[in-house]
Amino acid sequence: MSEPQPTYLSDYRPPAYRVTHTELTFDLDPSATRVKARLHLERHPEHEPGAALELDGEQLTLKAIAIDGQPLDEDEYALTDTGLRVHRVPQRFLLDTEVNIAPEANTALEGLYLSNGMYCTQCEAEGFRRITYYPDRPDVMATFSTTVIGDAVQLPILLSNGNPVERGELPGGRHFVTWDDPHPKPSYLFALVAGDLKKVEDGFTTMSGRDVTLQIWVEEENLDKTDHAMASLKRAMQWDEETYAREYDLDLFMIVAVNDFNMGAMENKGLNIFNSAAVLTHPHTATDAAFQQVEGIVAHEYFHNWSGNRVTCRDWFQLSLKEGFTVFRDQCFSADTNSAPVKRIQDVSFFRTAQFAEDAGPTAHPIRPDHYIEITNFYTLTIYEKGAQVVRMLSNLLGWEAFRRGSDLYFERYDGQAVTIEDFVGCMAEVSGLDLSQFMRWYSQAGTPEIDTQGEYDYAKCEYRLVLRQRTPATPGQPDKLPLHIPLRLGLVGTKSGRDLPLTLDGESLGSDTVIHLREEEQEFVFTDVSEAPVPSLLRGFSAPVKLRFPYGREDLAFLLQHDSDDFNRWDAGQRLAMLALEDLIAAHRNGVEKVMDTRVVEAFRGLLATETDDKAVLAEMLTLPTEAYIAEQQALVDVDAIHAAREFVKQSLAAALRDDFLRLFEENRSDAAYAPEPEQIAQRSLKNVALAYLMAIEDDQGIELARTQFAADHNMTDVRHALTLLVHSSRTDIAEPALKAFGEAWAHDPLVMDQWFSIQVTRPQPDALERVKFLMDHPAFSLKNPNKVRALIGAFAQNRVNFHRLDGAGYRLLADVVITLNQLNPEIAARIITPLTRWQRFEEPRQELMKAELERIRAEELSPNVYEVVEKALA
Ligand code: 0A1
Ligand code: ZN
Repeated sequence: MSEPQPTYLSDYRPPAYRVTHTELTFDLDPSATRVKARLHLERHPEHEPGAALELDGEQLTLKAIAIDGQPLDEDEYALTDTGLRVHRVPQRFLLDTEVNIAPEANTALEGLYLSNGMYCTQCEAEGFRRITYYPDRPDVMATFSTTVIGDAVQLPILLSNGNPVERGELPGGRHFVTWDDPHPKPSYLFALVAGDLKKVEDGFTTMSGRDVTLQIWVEEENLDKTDHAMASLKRAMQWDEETYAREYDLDLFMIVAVNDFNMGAMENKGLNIFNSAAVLTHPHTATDAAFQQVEGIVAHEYFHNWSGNRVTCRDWFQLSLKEGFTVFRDQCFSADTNSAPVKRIQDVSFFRTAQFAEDAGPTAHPIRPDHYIEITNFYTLTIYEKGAQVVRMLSNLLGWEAFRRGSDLYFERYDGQAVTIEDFVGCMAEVSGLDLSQFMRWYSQAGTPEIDTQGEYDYAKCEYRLVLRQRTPATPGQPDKLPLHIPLRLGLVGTKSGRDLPLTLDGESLGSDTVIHLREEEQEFVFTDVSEAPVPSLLRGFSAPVKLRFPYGREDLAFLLQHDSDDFNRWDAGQRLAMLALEDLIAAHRNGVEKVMDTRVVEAFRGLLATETDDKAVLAEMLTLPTEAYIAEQQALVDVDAIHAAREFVKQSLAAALRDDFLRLFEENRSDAAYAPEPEQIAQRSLKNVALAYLMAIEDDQGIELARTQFAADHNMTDVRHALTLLVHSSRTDIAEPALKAFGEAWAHDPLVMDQWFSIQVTRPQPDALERVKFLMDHPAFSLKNPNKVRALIGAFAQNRVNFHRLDGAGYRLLADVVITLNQLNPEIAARIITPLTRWQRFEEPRQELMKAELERIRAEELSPNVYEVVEKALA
C-alpha cells in the first residue's frame, strides 16, 4: 500500500467546474441504496476550455453515467479509488450519475449510515464523496433539490435540507418526500435523515417578523428530553439577532438526535444532526454540566448558519474561519446566559490543560495549518479553541462596537461565498484602521507563547516598571518563531488599599484596568504616579492564549485571591497558590520526605469559606484544586504517582482542617426545590457538591453517610452522579458496589445514562480499574461501534491517571488494542482516542518506553490515513 500523501494549502486552485444546482434522489435500502444525481455544471471562467471534469467519489459502485442525456462510453471517463474523471465536457452541461452504496456496512459514520435503524448522514468534511460523485470541496456552492424514497412503514419520516415541497405514495409500500434548499451550499452541509422519528415543535418569530417552525426529531422514548434544547435554540436565535443582527433565513429549522455520531453535532443547513448526548436532557438523566453543554452546542450549531453556512470556507485550511469565530460566539452566548466569570474560568481551565498540551506535543499545528494528510484529524482544540481565543483578542483589540462593524461587513460582503481567514481579518482591519499584519502570525505560528515578566516598584519615583519577554518554543516543522502581537490586560492592585490603582503610561491616564500591547521580543512599560507598592494582576480574563510567568510570592497570591477586582484572576491566583504548594509536595513525595501542608493555602481557603459571596459558582471554582492533568502540564517530566499523591494530600489536609466549614457549606446549600437548570440553582449545587467532595476526602462516617443519602434521595442526576462517583472512587466498596449495581440496573434502558455508569467506574483510582474496563467491554450495553461508548469507557479510562499509566504497561496495551480494532471500524475515532499515547515524551521512564512500544505496535498494522498521520507524527 502506498503511503498517504499530504494536501498543501499552497496548492489551492479554484475548481475548473462549478455546480449551480444539484438534484438528488435516494432510494433507501440498507445494503443497496441507489443515489441518482443530476449536476448542473459550468466551466469556471478562469479555466481553459477543454479542462477535464474531476469528481470525488469513494466506496461507490457506478451504475450509470450520462452527459446531457447521452450515456458515456467507457473510454470517455476513468474511475479511480478516489474519484471519477470525464476527459471532455462542454462549457455548460448536465451530468447524470447513478451509484449504489451500502449504509449498513458503514461503520466509519461518514457519508450515509444507519444508526438504530435510522438513516443519517455526516458529510463534513469529506463525507459527501461517499454518497455520490461530486466536487466535494467547500468552494463549490449549489442549490439542492433532494428526493428521499423509503419504506412507508419503517421510515415514515424522510428529511433533508430546506423546505419540503412535495410528497406522495409509491408502489410497493414506499413513499417519498422532495426537499428544496434555495440557499447555495457546499456539499459538506448536505443532510438526509430517514426513520421512525417523533417530533416536538415550537416557533420563533424573527426580527423582521417571519415565523419559523422549530422541530426536534427524536426516538419516541426521548420525547421528554427535548425541552431544554428547544429553549436553548430559541435563546440562541434571539441572542444572534440582538448581538450580531443575524436572522434565520428558512421557514423551518430542524434538529435530529442520533445515537451513533463521531462528534458533538453538525450544522447542516436547516437540518442540524446531533449526537443524542449533545441534545437530550432530563433532570433525572443529565447533569448540570450536560445541560450547559447542550445549551452551548445547540447555540454553536445555530450560529453556524451565518458563520459557516452563509459565509463558508474556501478550503479546509480555513476551518478555523468558521470554527474559531463560532466558538467565540457560543462562548459569549453562554457567558451572557450563565455566570460570565465561571464560563471564562471553565473555558480557560480546559484550554490550558488540553490545548496547551496539544500545542506542546508532536501534533502541534497552527490555527491555519499549511498541510494535512487527513482533514478530520484537524478538528482540534487548536482550530476550535485557540481559534476562538484569537477572535476574542481581535474583539478586544477593536472594541465591541468596531468588531461588530467588522462582522457586519464580513457577512454582507461575503454572503454566499467561500472565503479565507484573510478576508475575515481584512474586514476587521478595514473598519478599525488597525494594522493587523503582525497579528496574522497567530494564524500561522504553532506553539504557546511564553511570557517572562518582572516587575519592580520604585518607592522614590512612585513608578512601577514591568519588563516582559516573549518567546514561542519550537514546534514540529517550525524551529524559529517570530514575536507575536499580544494584548495583555492588567491592573496594579495597591498593597495598602487593596484596590486597583489608576494607571498612567507615557503621560496618558488609562483608568485602573487596561490593555498593553506586547509586540517586541522584549518590552518595558513604566507606570508613573503609582502611589503605593502594588501587586500586578496580569493577563486578566486570560486576554491572550499564553503562559505567563511572574515571580509571585505566596503572600502576593493570597493577597490577589482576596483583593483582585478581576474574578478570573482571583481564581487564577488561588490556582497558582495551590500549585506552589503542590510542587513542594510532589518534590517531597519524590524524595521520600514527609509531606507537610502549606498553612498559607489552608488559611487562604479558610478566608474564602468565611467571605459572603453573591456568586456561589465562582466560589465553587475557587475551592476546586487544579486537576491532575493540569498539574502534569506544569511539570517538566510527568511523575504520575507523585502528582496523584500530592493532590490527594492537599485535598485531605484541607478537608481535615476545614471540616466544619465544609459541613456548614454543604448544609447551607442543600435544597429540595424542584430541579431547574438555572444559574442560581446550578451554582448552589456545585458549591454543595464541592463541599461534599472534601467531606468525603477523609472518608469518615459522616461524609460517607451524606454521600449515601444524597445518592438515595435520587433528586436529580447532578446530585446522584456526584454522590455515586464519590462513593465508587472511595475505598468503601461495601457501599459503592450495591449503589453502582442498582444504578446500572435502573438505567439499563438509557444509553446516555449507561455512558455515565461506565465512566464513573473506570475513572476510580483503585487498582482494579483496568480489569473493570476489560470486563465492561463485554457488557451488553457496550459497543466499539458506538463512539459515545468508546469515549465513555476507553476515553474515560485513559483519563484515569494512575491506572492508565500503570507501570506494567497494561493500560497502554489496552488502548493500543482498541486503536487497532477501531482503525478498521472507525478511523476517525481511532485517531482521536489514541491521543494520550502520543504524549509519551512527557513521561518519565519506564512509561515513555512502554508507550512508545505500543505506538510502534500500532504502526506495524495496515493503517488508515487518519491513524497513520497521528502515529507518524508521534514517532517522528
Ligand atoms: N462542524 C461541526 C463539527 C463536526 C465536524 C466533523 C464531523 O464529522 C467528521 C462532525 C461534526 C461543529 O463544529 O459543530
Ligand atoms: Zn462548529
